[in-house]
Amino acid sequence: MNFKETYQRKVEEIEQILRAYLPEQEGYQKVIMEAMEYSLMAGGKRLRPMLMKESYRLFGGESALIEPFMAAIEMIHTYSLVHDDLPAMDNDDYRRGRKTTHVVYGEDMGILAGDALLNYAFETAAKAFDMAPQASLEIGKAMQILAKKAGIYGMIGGQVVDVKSTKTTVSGEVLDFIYKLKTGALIESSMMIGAVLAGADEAQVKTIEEIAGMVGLAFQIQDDILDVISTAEVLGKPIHSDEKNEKTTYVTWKGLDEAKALVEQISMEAIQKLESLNPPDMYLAELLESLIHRDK
Ligand code: GRG
Repeated sequence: MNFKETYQRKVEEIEQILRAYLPEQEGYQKVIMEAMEYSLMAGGKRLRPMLMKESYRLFGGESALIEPFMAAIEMIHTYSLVHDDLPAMDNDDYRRGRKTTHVVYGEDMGILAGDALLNYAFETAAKAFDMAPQASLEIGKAMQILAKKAGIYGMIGGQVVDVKSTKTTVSGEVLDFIYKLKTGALIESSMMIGAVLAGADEAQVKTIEEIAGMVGLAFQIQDDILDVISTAEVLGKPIHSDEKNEKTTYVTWKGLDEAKALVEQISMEAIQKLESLNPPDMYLAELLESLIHRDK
């Protein structure tokens, strides 16, 4: 099987796990379970649960203990997208090629579906305690990482600074802060949780956090590049700035060519560091390399 086929097979496995952990659609509150399913099962690259599983495999993890956490991280990622699309934030009507959750279910249910996914993510992750009571210490540590990296010292903190910086020019230092938290933190938590649940030691978890931090930064710069290219296509204008969002990005800061070179350079550094951990096969390195050239 080549990389693309293996990736597709892994996406299908992840989607089966997500489906298995979704709540039953029942009760007077059934509409919220439907909205959760609508947003969670809308497609997407499934990058975070995939990185989590690959990091788990990297440190010898083999059991299903990782699965509730794989579902949880994608639920948290999906909630952030549902809330980011709301009229009070980016006000987007389309996501992953279909109408956004608040457009289909109304703004009230959009807010509640995001809240529900965030809460249910922790309810889901906690199922790991019943699966493996002997691993309670590692599971508790993994839950701490999940909570912190999704919260005010992670994704929410980054989003706060991002929202507050709209229509202003921010320094490179602040931009790096935003990227590290808004995008990097969930990617870091994905890979760290894989390592922790597989029994990696503190130094190994630190190394994984550094690798994931680089992956997150390269991923967000590539997102800036794709955003500029697609906006320029829509507007029929030359590619030079982030006109849609009116904010500082790596492309407005460094220019398109330097931004592209940085994605390549940071990703290669991450792959080199990964190799020092003796991965069992080439898949994770190939996955990181594929992100440099991603077009969605
Ligand atoms: C609302 C608390 C809160 C946070 C929102 C994730 C986020 C923070 C905003 C979405 C907008 C954005 C560009 C975020 C940066 C991270 C990013 C590139 C998200 C998109 O992730 P992908 O490309 O999405 O993995 P898919 O659809 O493939 O899962």
